[in-house]
Amino acid sequence: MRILITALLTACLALPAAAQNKPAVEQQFRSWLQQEVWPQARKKGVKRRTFDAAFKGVTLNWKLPDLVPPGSKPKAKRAQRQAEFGSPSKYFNAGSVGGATRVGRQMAQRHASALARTEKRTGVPGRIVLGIWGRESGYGQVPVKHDVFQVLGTKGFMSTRADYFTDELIAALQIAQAGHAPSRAMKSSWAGALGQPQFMPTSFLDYAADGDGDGKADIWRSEADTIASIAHYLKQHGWQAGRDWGFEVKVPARLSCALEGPDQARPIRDWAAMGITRISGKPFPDHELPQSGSLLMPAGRSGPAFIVTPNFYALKKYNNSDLYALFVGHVGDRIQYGMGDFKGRWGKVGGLLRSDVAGMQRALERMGHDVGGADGLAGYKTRRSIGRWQETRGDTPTCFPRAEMIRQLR
Ligand SMILES: [Ca+2]
Repeated sequence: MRILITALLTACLALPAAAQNKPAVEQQFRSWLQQEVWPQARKKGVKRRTFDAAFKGVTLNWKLPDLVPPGSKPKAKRAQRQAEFGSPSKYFNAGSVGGATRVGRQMAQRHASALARTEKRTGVPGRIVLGIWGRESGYGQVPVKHDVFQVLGTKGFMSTRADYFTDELIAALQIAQAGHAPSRAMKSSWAGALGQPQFMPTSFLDYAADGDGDGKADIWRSEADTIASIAHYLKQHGWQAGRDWGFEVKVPARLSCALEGPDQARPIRDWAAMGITRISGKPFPDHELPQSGSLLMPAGRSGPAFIVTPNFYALKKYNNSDLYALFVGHVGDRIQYGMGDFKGRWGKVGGLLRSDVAGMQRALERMGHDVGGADGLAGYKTRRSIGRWQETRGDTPTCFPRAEMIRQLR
């Protein structure tokens, strides 16, 4: 009997959001907007008319992820632990790369003057802007359809990161107040990222730019403003004019993959002296030789290798993923230079769970390795820690998680 009662209680506590008293929660949401959000917005210069227009007809969106309605507890992040740790090759499937390249070439022609003007102003090449634009919103052709005030209102009111989203909501109101676009045109992703470049509202306030000279940064409806905004963001995050993002290379077997990472950068001429060559057979450009470069092996020895410049790490400021930055740079090269696939082949890696990788990371941490946090992802710190651990075992380093390591690292 006691077991039954416990089970019943547990079932009640775990009521899904759908079973809650939604009208009452909607009412709480309206009060929260007036009592919490409005005073903060007013302090930032938002006028009452703008505020009312932004929330006119806006109700909670109960379908968004990570919601924590009043009186409930955040759900355990089970899905994340059990998420698949896939092969990096999936990121570069022929459909995504081919589509981004094909449409990117059309966009390069259609927006040639805006791209050239922006490159002159910021030093960020058009092909790089195109790579990001394509990845973020399919050059504006993938509909960005959520109402930002509904998304950020809902997540600011009831989500696992309510404070963060409330700050973003205030920033969205500031954007509406400045009149960059009518509030109903301010569409976002389900996570609150705005328009064609997918800027969070606070990033918009810092980096959005006017590309067509009308005094507004309309990243929803203006391609020129989208192009200018992406380039401005990269310039402000350290893009160095005149330098490439990186080069696919061949790494001699005698060099360890554990040499990877921006904190082990050295002049590109030193890498060349160590025997690293461009896979194209061309030499590294003369102006790059004395400048800094670092080794990047996104799948360790089981995939293509690169010497990347600090510009690669400016791309990562847009989205903190090696594969993202590599995709953007690579698609840019294909658009501009008609390059084909990477010459290095992606090996059969992946097929693990993120929880498996996190377990390996914790084991490596116990041995004193810096894996950059046990997050279940294989960033460069994790990859080279695996390589260093393999070296101490007398193995040839491969620098990427594999199933047999789960047992070896236990
Ligand atoms: Ca404009």
